[in-house]
This record gives sequence, C-alpha cells and structure tokens, in this order.
Amino acid sequence: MTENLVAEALRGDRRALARLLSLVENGGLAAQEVMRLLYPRSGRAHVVGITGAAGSGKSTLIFSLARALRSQGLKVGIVAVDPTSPFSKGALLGDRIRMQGLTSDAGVFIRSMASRGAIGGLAPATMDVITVMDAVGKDVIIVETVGAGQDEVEVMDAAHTVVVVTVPGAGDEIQAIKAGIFEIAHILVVNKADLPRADILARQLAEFVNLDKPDGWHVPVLQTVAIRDDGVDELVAALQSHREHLLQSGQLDKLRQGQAQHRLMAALKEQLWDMVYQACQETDAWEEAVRTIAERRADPITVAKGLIARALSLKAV
Ligand SMILES: Nc1nc2c(ncn2[C@@H]2O[C@H](COP(=O)(O)OP(=O)(O)O)[C@@H](O)[C@H]2O)c(=O)[nH]1
Ligand SMILES: [Mg+2]
Repeated sequence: MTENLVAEALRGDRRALARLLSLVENGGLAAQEVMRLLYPRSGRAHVVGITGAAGSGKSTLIFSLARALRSQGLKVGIVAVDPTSPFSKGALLGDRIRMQGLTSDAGVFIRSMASRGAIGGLAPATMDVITVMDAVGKDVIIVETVGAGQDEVEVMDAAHTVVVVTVPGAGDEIQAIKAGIFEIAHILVVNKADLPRADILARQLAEFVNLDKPDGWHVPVLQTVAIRDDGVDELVAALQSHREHLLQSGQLDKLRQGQAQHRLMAALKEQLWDMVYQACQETDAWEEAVRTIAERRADPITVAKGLIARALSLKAV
C-alpha cells in the first residue's frame, strides 16, 4: 500500500504526495515505512528557511519567490510551520486568491504544518515532511516559521540557508538587532521597502549586525517589495550563491553530518521510548514504576534504568 503511494508520488502524483505527508505527520509505523522507503532518495534539495515576525510579509515573499524559481524550471515545495500563515485553514480570502496562481501549478506543492505530531512534536514531523518533498524531487524547499518557539528554532536547524525578514517601522530595530535574532541569517531581507525608512533600516542592519560569517560567507542585506515582486530576483540569486558557497567551502557536508547526528539522536530517543513503553504494556510494570516514584521508594532515573534493562532483556529472549 505504502509502496504504491511512494511509486505514485515519485511519478509526480500530487494526491499521493499529500497522503504520504499526512502519514509522516501522523507518525507511527506508517510514517516509519514512508521514511524507510524515501529517506535514501532524499538529500538533493536546497532547504531554505524563512523566518521573521508575523506580518512581515514572509508568505507573500514566498509566493513571489516560488514563482521566480518556477520560471527557472525548478520544482518548489513550501512548508508553513507558522500557524498564522495564510497557507493554513484560517486563510484570509485575499491570501487564498493570491495563492491560486501557484496551487494550480504542478511544480509547486504547499503544506501547512497545522498540528504537532502524536509523539515527536512539530520539529521532527517537519523534518520528515521536508525529507518526503526532497525525495519526490522538489529542487527547493522553502520553510516558513515565525521564529518564536523552540520548535521553530529546531526547524531552522534543518535549513541550509536561513533568510530573516524584517520590515521598516516595526518598532525599535536596534533593540531587535541587540537581541541577536539577525545573527542566524545567511541573507537579511528588508521587506516592504515601499514603506518609509527602509534604507535606514538596511543601513542599520549593515552597521550593527556582524555580516561576515566565520566560514567566509558575507551576509547580503537585500530590500524587497514582495507585493510587487521587487528585489525577488536578487533574493533568488543570493540563495543560489549561498548554496554554491556551502558546496565550495565544504560547509554543506558539515551541515549534513550535524543534521544526521541530530536525527539519529531523535530516532534513538523515540525508538528507545517505544521499546520500553511497549515492554511495559504487557504487565503493570508502568503503573508499578509510577507508584515506586510517587511513593519515594526509588528515584526516577533508577526506575527508568530498571525499565530499560527489563525491556532489553525481554527483547533478548
Ligand atoms: N506595503 C507592503 N505590504 C506588504 C509587502 N509584503 C507583504 N505585505 C503585506 O503585509 C501583510 C502580511 O503579509 P504576510 O505575507 O501574510 O506576512 P507573514 O505573516 O510574514 O507571512 C499582507 O497584508 C501583505 O499584503 C510589501 O512588500 N509591501
Ligand atoms: Mg505567513
């Protein structure tokens, strides 16, 4: 069943892809099967994270970016982790209409991460969604987050290139600069450059943010007007030159190693938890362990070690 879906998605079937993405979002054995089949095919896409405050124009910029990438013949996947995103259910009519031009295009696939996965949380489910899009041949995968919580920060770790979007007149820019939120950027974008003070903000960013990264990359500060597609070709060029830099400098390999380590640790934690939890299901070992801790007969770590040892010995027989 899953194998058929995978084959259809690999042939470019959008409904099959949508179903695979639901499977990985829901987690469990079906998700594991999808990942087993597709992970080895992934690793080619350029993963771009776009973050910034709500209302800064990220979604608008992403639509525009997707159109520009499509015009180069590139296949685009979009993952919106921002719950306020117009990609998600609460979309405003205007945003929906703006999306039309893209959703009818077979080369663009949009997925909104509405909910947290059953066990793993939002970040691991998002990584799997990215992997599936990558495996079925998306060339560029754009991930939108509001960049607030821990989940969003973890999602940004999955990106090769991080774009931080800011807008003029959003309040005390210097304060935001001091808070260091721009330091994670490989590309800084001042969107809504049609509004006053855009150049002042761009100059302040260039002055106060450390734009020279230790790996030799110089962070460009770009100005865009996403509603008019202004500056978007420059953004595409900057994305491609960062990708090139990652390849040339060997950074991409390092990034891959780091991400592989991350995913291995997450998978181990999940598998170990599953194994121990399953082993507890057959008896009242779980309830007994909880009582032991509640009644202070033993500390949680000692009890946990006992459960792990028990699960391993059950596995061994
Ligand atoms: N004036 C102006 N408005 C923009 C620009 N880009 C986006 N907007 C508007 O800003 C609002 C928020 O945009 P949205 O893309 O939803 O922001 P997000 O929350 O960061 O995804 C919408 O009303 C957009 O039409 C721009 O370049 N200039
Ligand atoms: Mg948005």
